[in-house]
Amino acid sequence: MEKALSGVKILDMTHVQSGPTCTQLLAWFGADVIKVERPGVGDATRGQLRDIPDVDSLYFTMLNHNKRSVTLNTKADKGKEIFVKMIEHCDVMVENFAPGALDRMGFTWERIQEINPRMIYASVKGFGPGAYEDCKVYENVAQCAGGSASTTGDRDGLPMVTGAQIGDSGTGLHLALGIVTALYHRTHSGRGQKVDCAMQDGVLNLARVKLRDQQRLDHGPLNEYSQAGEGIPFGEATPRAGNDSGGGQPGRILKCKGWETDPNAYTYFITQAAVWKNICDVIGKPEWKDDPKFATPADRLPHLNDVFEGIEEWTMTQTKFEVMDKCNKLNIPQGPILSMKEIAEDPGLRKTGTVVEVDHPERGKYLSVGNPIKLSDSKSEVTRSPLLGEHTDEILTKIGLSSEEISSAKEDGAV
Ligand code: CAO
Repeated sequence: MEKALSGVKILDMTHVQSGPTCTQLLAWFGADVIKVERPGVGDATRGQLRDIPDVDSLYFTMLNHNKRSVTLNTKADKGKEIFVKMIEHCDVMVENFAPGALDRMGFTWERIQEINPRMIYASVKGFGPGAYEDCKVYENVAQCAGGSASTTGDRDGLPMVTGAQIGDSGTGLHLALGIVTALYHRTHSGRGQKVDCAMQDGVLNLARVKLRDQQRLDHGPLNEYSQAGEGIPFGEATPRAGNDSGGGQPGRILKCKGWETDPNAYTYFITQAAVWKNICDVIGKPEWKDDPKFATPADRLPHLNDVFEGIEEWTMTQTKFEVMDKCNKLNIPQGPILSMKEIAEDPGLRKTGTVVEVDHPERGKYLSVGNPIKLSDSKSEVTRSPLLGEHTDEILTKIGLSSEEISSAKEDGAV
């Protein structure tokens, strides 16, 4: 069966994480992704965080599945000539160079449109137009500039970055949506367009509930934040709230059996109002149902520390999976804190293809995260990342170069 994006050709100038995440997704949906890399060097991540000497790192392999690699020096004259042919050949060009890098090579958006008016040109930068548009940006800077770090962590602690790569992979996801939207638009308009996504904007989009809370502060305290129940006044900005739930149903991380030695023996427990009576029963406190301190959500808000201490007395007698089993039967929303080791070994995630084992000619078998987006008529198969320049000859032949021209470009160091 044809994949959803079969026939779409992507000129992938991306490197590091944000751009490669985007083009990997498009490849999983069936696009032909041609990754352009500097001859002899390639994407810097091939050599970063290496666990096996002289073998492409997991950093690289896990972000570049299902792609083909061509080496091309897009600064050399002959390399530029070949690059023009590639722009003519492809539907979408994706890049996340430092600001101005492609312009310096002579490939401005205007020039790209001249070469191929149907080209969709998608770009990740750290910041959008304005004071910081020229800045280079990495993941954690984006988390800080996008409002995530100031609202993450303990109230009295430092601003905190998260392990989830919301700046890089999050922006890659946003960009992929922009690209398929522009592809759809092209079916009516016949023209390509420019798709920009700034990492600061992508992070802020994911942190929008905290901008919601910033405005709620003008009208009173944020009562679901534990500091409200503790009588600690709010300042001018949305504070850090530890593990308090970000939604309207209070939740916390609670200790489970074994927490003294196991750093992940915890559960995230949500006191959803609709199942409060079930919660009172399962924790062995049926008297709370009619206690004026705890009976309604409004009664409980000023006493959340007491509520969660009471629930934790029970969760500490259970493993996190026992809590899960018992609470799920009663419709109580909660979930275990899973370690990466537990996730890697989870048979359910293997079955759905969310965790996959991939074979690589130089490193052997390794685990990766498959496509988290499942299409019923376009199933994703994960194939290994390409070696540097593995597909140079076949791609250059496809865009019309003769074997003599390819050999001469190699001699000149253009490929
Ligand atoms: N042929 C010839 N030159 C090439 C090339 C090729 N195939 N591929 C890249 N280059 C050149 C670029 O043109 C650039 O040259 P100039 O500086 O002379 O213009 C040079 O390689 C380095 O590119 P860069 O500036 O993008 O890379 P960097 O390592 O210095 O910076 C990063 C990396 C990520 C900070 C920067 O690319 C950036 O800010 N990107 C936008 C935001 C982004 O995506 N950040 C997420 C990164 S993942 O955490």
